[in-house]
Amino acid sequence: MIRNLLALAAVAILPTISMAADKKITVGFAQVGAESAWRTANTKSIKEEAEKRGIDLKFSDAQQKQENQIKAVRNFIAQKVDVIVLAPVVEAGFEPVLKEAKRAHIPVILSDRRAKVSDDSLYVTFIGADFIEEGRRAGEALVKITDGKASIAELDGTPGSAPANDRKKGFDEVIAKHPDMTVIMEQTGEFTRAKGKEVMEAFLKSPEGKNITALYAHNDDMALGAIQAIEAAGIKPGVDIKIVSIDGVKSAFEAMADGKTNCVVECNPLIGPQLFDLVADVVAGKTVAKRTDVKEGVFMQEQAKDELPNRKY
Ligand code: GZL
Repeated sequence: MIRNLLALAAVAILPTISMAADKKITVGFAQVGAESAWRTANTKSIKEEAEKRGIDLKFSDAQQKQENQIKAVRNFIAQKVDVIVLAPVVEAGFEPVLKEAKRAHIPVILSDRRAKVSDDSLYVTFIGADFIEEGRRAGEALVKITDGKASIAELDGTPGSAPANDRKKGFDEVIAKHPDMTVIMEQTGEFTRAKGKEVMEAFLKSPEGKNITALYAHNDDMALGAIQAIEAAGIKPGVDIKIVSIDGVKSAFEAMADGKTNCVVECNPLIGPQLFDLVADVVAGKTVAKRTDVKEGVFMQEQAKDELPNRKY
């Protein structure tokens, strides 16, 4: 009798276990937007990896607006996803919605950019680059390219975003050691090519414009827009105005191979595989490191032609 009952119980449980085993992992991904070639490559890497691993990915493009990202996270909570991935467009202002995710027992992974929180338990882990180090690398490259003497125009990323804050911090740390390296004008280009061109046009038209000898752009897209403005003004980018930018997108390597920019600091967007390894560990209840770094290099103009065929984004 007991044997029959046990056999019945086993049959009853099996489908649930096998269903549990087959249940697709659902991930809600609140992406910044589609503002740059870097971002497009980042989204592609994450979507492709989710597809490959049979993850049910719910994707939201916030068009660089924080309120859209907050709405998306609330949506994912309502849908009871297994994990939320958030790339915070700016550092401040996400604490309340992260608390709502915690109350709903949904783990959050911060991807690409950090959020400022008073309580680190509001997110499980952060995967992304060391933007301060990227800024230092850009500063050191520009010192080398200009022999430590430059009047610098700076195109900032999105105000309040971790990459803009930290790339500036790292760059300033390096040029502070070189009295003949000074930033003579600075403005945000919002990480976009169009805005980078528009701001560079205004820089060149300003009274100080004729003194610019170098450009530091927080991403390649703004540098590529600025190159268009520099050429339209009859000035030689990469020659009259030395240029350093960050990301490492293919079109920046093409510009560098054409001698129009002088250094590209890599910021790797292809984090899909690493991200979903973290998702798998989090879902399995494993402890994960609070931070996962991404690997990246620095490329000078003389390396551009050889490196170009290797570029994957
Ligand atoms: C950096 C990323 C930045 C890129 C820009 O990790 O957040 O945002 O540098 C993108 O191209 O817009």
